[in-house]
Amino acid sequence: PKAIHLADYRPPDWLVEKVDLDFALHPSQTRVTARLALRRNPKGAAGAPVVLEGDDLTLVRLAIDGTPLAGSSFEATGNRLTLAHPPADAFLLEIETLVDPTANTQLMGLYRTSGNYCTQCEPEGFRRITYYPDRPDVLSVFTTRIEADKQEAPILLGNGNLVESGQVPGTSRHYAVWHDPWPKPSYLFALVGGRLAKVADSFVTASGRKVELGIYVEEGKEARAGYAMDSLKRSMRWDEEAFGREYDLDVFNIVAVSDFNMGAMENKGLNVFNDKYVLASPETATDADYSGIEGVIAHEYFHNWTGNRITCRDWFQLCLKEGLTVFRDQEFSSDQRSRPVKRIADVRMLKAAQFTEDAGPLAHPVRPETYREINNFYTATVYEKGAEVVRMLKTLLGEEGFRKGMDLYFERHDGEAATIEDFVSSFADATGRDLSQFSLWYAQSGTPVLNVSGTYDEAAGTYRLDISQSVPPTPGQPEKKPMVIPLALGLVGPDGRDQPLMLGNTPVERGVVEVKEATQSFLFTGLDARPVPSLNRGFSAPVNLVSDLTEADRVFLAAHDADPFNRFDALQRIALELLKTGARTGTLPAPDALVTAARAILADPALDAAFKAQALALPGEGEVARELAREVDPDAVFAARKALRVTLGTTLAEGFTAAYAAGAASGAFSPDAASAGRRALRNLALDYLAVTGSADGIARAKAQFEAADNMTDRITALAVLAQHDVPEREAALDAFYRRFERDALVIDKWFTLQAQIASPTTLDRVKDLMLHPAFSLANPNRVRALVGAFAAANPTQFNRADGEGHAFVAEVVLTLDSKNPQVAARLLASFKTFRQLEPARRGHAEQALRRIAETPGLSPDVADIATRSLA
Ligand code: B3K
Ligand code: ZN
Repeated sequence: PKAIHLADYRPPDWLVEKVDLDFALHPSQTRVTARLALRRNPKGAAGAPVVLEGDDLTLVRLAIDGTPLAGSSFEATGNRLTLAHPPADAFLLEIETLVDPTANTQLMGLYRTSGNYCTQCEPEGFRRITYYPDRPDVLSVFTTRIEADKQEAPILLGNGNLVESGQVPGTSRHYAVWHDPWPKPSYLFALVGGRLAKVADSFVTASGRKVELGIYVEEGKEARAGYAMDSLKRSMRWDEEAFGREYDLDVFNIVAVSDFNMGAMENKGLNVFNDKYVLASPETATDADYSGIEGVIAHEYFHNWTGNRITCRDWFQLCLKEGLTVFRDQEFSSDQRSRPVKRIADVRMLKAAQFTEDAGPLAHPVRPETYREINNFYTATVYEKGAEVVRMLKTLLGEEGFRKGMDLYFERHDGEAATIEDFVSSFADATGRDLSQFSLWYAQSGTPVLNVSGTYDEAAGTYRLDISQSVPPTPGQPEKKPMVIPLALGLVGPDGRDQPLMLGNTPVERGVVEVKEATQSFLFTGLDARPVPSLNRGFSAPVNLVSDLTEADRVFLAAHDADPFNRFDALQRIALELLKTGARTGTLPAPDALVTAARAILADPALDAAFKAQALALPGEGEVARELAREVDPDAVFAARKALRVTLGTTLAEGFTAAYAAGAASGAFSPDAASAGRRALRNLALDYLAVTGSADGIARAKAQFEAADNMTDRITALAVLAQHDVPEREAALDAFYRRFERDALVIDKWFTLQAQIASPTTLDRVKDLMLHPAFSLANPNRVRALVGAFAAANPTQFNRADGEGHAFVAEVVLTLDSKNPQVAARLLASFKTFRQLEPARRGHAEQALRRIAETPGLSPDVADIATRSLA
């Protein structure tokens, strides 16, 4: 496919004033009649033909203003419909197409899942339903009539409000008509038809609108939708309070489906969800599942304003809705749970996924300037770094300035398809700030490196921070300009308290200095003792910080910093330095400082359990590899990390034993953050106490596995057992399978856990599991659970020294590509770190990538990832 460039954007030539859709649902021959009220766009090219996108469509009939069209007056292929000489400046185009939802294995457009009908249209799926100007800047009012066999599909759902329903006389069929008054682009269209159970509730908005809420799930799963419903109601209230945003229809429906390419989709008034982000019960869902449900329900709901009421002009602006909406869901979860712990979890994720992406061949700006396959740009950079950019805006402008800018954005652009420029201008205009340099965050890819060193002048009572910044070269961007970096900081005095933060005679507002130059110094005054600087508090900017802090400084910060994020970070940094040296040299340096700092954190009664669990969990293998940056031997990284875990587990055994005992459940299970935090610390302790594989460690894990009354405790115990080659492992895996074999989402955990075992036998195990009756290449959750986890979360085995791990994943990518290109491409993106590997492994990865790249008939999705990975 050819490259599409942001610079080539042109307004649409034709607009759709309104559209009436009529679906006659049928398993293999669904008839779609679309009536488009087309009108020439005054901003379009004069005299332009009507060109509508299609994808794999069968055209049955075409009419203009009621008159059937002769074959000579149009040109139709599966992928395009052209009317070279449209009749007038406004007319009604009637299009009848046939689509086969059962044959649709790529899960884009109209498809079937567990016998039900559903759709997925973002970004370019609507064109698989009918010919349409399938681009986000064409907004229209949709009315949808859905007709189906009443036995097959008793439930019929569409966007907006239900306006009519009934029986089709003399047939076994019934119908429903849905009208969505809010103009929207085609990617927000959805319909669902099938046999589903409804969980009903309601919500009254701030201004008194009563909204009927429905969550539709597979029959028998109703009891598992309670947490999702509760999360939805909390999200609706929160958006009113935090952003002044109310819901705008009489109904809000969510449908949970088992076959879905991603997490969920924000279709107007009819969200469609991967059931993984809806269904939860204490027996089947972990604490991470509960918080995932809360976050994704909130995310999709928040899209109603950031994405739907204000949508994107084109797909280059994807971060306009995604980065902003991730920021909003992160803020929501922070308010519902512990803000510092949520921040730590988000930054861990950011570093693991986005910093890694930014450091490899798939790096791209938050707002890309070119793409070949837009589906490959739903990335950690667009989502997570996009959210960081919004967070920095808030840090720079302050709470009030940020809210003013958001209000102005909503006021100015409601009902429009907007751009990043529109977004940034709203903040600039609301606050009078010049944000032109800030906009580089959208344009420059790569993670900035911030070098910081400090000098204390005892006589003058000053402390000088010398800062230099640089952004590493990334694909297509060899040279970078300096960015504006909001650096939140504190100067911690010997007593552990923050000293005054003054530049000259002026206090530093909100504790944030703005680094704007390539090199810059800040002279802090009024200091009566040498401070230890606490830099980038709360991870105020997504940068790689390199400082001259000593290990002793870090031990000090881990114990005293007023900023909880930096207490966590100090400990992590000490560990990272040990792990890097350990991986490079094969010998772990003396970990005394880490042990001291970790012991203090573990014993600190003022810290909550969730925080301790985060602080005491060592940086992952991926983070160590990214920090090493080149010549990485994943086995050496694993060995160093294992050695450090053993050291901590043994030296702090007393503390962990106490934490394990103290974390025992009292009373009934609750998914709340405090209870989840207690379980997290207890389970971390379990892991440390079993890390040597000692008999009592294994026995404790086995006992917990058997006695657990919730999935978090059961699966963590099983994960501990799985990491050790002991007879208890296979017995527990079997028992787990038998207990949950009817529950696909739980069996996914069972697949994942086995795919993550760091053992040379794992590849064979994964290959065997692909033949297991519970596995299916047709189901994205299964693929991700088994092969995805192997490729993304088992660095030693995916990167096996003999290249067999790479070859295996490449093989699966090729097999999958003909069925579901999006999932195949996502799996292939696991190779993005291959350049940091040592030469032999790097060579194997490259060979696997080449084999893919040279295969004829690849999907655009896989071809794009393979090409960019090898560039
Ligand atoms: N907007 C959808 C993502 C669609 C992905 C298409 N490949 C979900 C979300 O971000 O809310
Ligand atoms: Zn989103």
